[in-house]
Amino acid sequence: MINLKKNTPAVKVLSTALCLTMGLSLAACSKDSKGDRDDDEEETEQVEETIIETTETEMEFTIETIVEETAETEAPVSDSQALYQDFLDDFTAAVNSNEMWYSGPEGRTSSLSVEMPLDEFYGGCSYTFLDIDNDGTDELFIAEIYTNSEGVTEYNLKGAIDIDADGNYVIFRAGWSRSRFDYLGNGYFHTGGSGGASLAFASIEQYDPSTYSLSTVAEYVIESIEPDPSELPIMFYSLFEGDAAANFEYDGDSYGNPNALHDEAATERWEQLQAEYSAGGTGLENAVWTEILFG
Ligand SMILES: [Ca+2]
Repeated sequence: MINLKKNTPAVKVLSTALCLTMGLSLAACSKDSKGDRDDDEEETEQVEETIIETTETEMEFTIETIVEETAETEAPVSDSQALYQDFLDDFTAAVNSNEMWYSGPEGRTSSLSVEMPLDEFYGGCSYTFLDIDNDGTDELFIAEIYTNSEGVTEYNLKGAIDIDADGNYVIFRAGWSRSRFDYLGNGYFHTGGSGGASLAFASIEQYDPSTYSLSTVAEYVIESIEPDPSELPIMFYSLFEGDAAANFEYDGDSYGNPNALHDEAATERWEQLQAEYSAGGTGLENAVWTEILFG
């Protein structure tokens, strides 16, 4: 649908150019058939040749210009747009239909796709395309964009979507109110969420395009107890990396786990890792964002 729309102006211009050419050719023919200028045949031929040559040159020039302009201005965007258009259309329709959860368009969604909660989209959201794993195919990001109290633009990711070899969509991660989801750059994500009143998790994850999933690089756990309600709770910090992070499952006592860093060492390392993984920039600021307009 989009492709057709985008091609329409080019086709129209081309048609006009062809009509113009035909018009000029007819003019040349009619001048010849009238035969009013019979005083010098050679001169007439020259005039004819000049007209035809000029017409051909203009026509070639016009076509080349159209082809070049179309390729330069539209091809990079329309590839990804065309790839994800079905998803975007179906997603927009699902929000408009007040559906609560969304995993992708029927018949075109991978079984690996996770569900996105849709009840948080009514404030509006935007989308962009980024090739986060550098395989030449863009992934789709859907985000809520706003300026925070410090004047910094925030990209609160609501969904990250890839497309598999069969052309099926995979929502590989969804963000929601209790689990903030941010892009760090270079295929790395930051996820932060609450596991309850006395428990909070945050992690750095890397996108693995071979499984359409995220693997945990670092897991930061904050456990707390409140022995005296009149005082601040006591916090316990733990940080898991490597295999301990990749295989992390909360067992109720991260602070007692010997495979994790704790307290100040955990917090310092966590801050260092966040800085390291986001050092290359996210690319979100320079991306072209399109607002999704809900009916
Ligand atoms: Ca990609």
